[in-house]
Amino acid sequence: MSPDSLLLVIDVQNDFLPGGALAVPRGDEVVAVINRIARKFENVILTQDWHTPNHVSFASSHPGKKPFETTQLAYGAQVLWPDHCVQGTRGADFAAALDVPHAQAIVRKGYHAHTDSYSAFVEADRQTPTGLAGLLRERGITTVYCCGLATDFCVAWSALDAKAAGFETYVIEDACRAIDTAGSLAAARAALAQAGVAFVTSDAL
Ligand code: VGL
Ligand code: ZN
Repeated sequence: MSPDSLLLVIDVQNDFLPGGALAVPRGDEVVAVINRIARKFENVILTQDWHTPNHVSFASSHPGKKPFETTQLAYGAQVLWPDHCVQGTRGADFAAALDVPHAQAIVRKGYHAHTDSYSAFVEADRQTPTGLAGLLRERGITTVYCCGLATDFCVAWSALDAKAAGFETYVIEDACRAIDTAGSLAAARAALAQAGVAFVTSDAL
């Protein structure tokens, strides 16, 4: 891929794999695909969901609430999750089989106790930037290919924000898997299509 393209590998972490705290169905299947396509990219950045203990996105932080229910926070609706990707835990580590030694940066997100961040670019308050857009602009990146977990949350929000920040943006469909709760996958697909984010497959790269 050209030097102005980036592969953004989103949240390929133990807690999102089968057996993990917030397991994405067949989430493990993305690893081999990502290992293969990453070799085609000069520029690769990894993201890592990286929550405080007692993070606001955890159902356990909201008495009476259960995982996958929604609550209203200061910045809007928030899906509540099982505790996952807590800073420094094994669940927050990258999948052991992920083999992308040439990745140039790791962007952690969701580390503010009172704000979630599905997106690698802007936190859930829709105000606080992670700094990734600036990093990519300084590096001369114009095109972002997104892959990883989960299609309908962190991949979709990251792709939408990449597009909104002015990058040509693609989602590599077979290098992603979805959580699909309460219609989230259909909603994400519609939002991506509406925004002009195209789906591609790994064999087309
Ligand atoms: C994610 C839910 C909560 C994701 C992260 O990586 O898609 N989903 N935290
Ligand atoms: Zn999370």
